[in-house]
Amino acid sequence: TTTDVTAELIKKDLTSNIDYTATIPLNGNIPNTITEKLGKNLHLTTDHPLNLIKKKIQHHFAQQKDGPAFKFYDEFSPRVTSKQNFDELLFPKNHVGRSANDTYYYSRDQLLRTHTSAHQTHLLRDSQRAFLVTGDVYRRDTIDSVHYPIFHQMEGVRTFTPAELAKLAPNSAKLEYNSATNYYEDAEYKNNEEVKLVEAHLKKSLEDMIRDVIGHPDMQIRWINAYFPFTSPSWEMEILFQDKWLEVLGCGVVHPSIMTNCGLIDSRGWAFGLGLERLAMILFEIPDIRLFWTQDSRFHNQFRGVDKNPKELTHIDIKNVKFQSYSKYPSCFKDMTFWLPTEGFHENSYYEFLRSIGGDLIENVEMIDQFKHPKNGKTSQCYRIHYRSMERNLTNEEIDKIQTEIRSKIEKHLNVQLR
Ligand code: FA5
Ligand code: MG
Repeated sequence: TTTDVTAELIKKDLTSNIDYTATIPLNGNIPNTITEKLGKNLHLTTDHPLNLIKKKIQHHFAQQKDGPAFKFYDEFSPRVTSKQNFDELLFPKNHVGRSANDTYYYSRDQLLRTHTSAHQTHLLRDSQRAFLVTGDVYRRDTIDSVHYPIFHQMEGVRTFTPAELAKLAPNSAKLEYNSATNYYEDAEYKNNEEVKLVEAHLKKSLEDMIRDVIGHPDMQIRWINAYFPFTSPSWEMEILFQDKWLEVLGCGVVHPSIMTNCGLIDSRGWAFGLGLERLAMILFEIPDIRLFWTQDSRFHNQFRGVDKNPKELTHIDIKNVKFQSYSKYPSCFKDMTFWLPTEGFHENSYYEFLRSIGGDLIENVEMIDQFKHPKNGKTSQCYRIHYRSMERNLTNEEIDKIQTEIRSKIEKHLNVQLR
């Protein structure tokens, strides 16, 4: 599937009263597969496609002259506090994003950022008015061609003082602070003229940027209503890619409480968070997200020398840079069926466990069957694990060895019962 955790799901989850912070293991939950990749900084590596796309977007925003100049930050550490990643962004304690099933924690207070939004409030408090933050972000997530537990985001924020708002549209109705619960999800707020102005500026800025950076004349974009605790209203942008709608970014009007908390009482702002891999996949026609991590020179040679001025932010011509797939190696799959424990099973833990043994050879994992035993009420799930290397042919022995190891460890590790 190409969909991410949907707004509906998150909203539904907010009705639960679980305090997820209470369930975080005290010593954290960061596996070696993640620790090994810390500090790789693909977005800072010359000629890496993620670096090319980052520079293309920065270059685009550096040209914008209708407001404060954009500043760029590429080197903030991915280790942040839960305060930065969640509290400051108005995530309630029962937001599922806080659970150790979704997030990698060092401890209850320290984590690997799940999004570059973690840097919004310290920069706003530091009087930054327009900025882009690029960095690696971490999530326990599904395994398929467009999801990876480490990926890269670029955050963009632009603020407007009352004078700048008045310049956009004189005499528009001002937004008054309102303390009623849910006011900022109501139509009255969302239709306020100031909010509408910021919405229009945001959508136009992002459409212009996408058109400038991607530049396919026939590219199709659509806006989907979304939900984030730190913006309202919120949207996601999707782009048609290989006949499917692929989500590339989330965005919205910065929540007025965040502006107020950062000392910007009468200012408004917009923000977006963009998945760099997703955009690079569309731009260079890269078919699988694991390729960004490959060491294979057949991948990297295709981007070598594209950036003529690695040390400067200049225009990079990528019109004719398209990834030529070296032949796709055959895939194979293995099915695995087990009884779930009565509680405490999380799909993300299963995916992480599989990757801890099979690594990037695991291309995709899908649940193909599930049923509940009528008598004992136990649930059985069947998963299909697809194996494929991006670099070579896999042998049967190699896959069998991985499968054997998975089968020998899974019962103890996840408390399931193999069938
Ligand atoms: C966010 O992370 C919000 N912080 C975005 C935002 C910023 C909203 C500012 C409002 C204001 P989301 O979870 O939808 O939103 O992720 C943003 C983008 O990251 C997605 O659209 C997608 O392009 C990318 N992304 C998400 N999960 C993965 C993953 N596992 N692998 C690769 N890319 C991913
Ligand atoms: Mg999303």
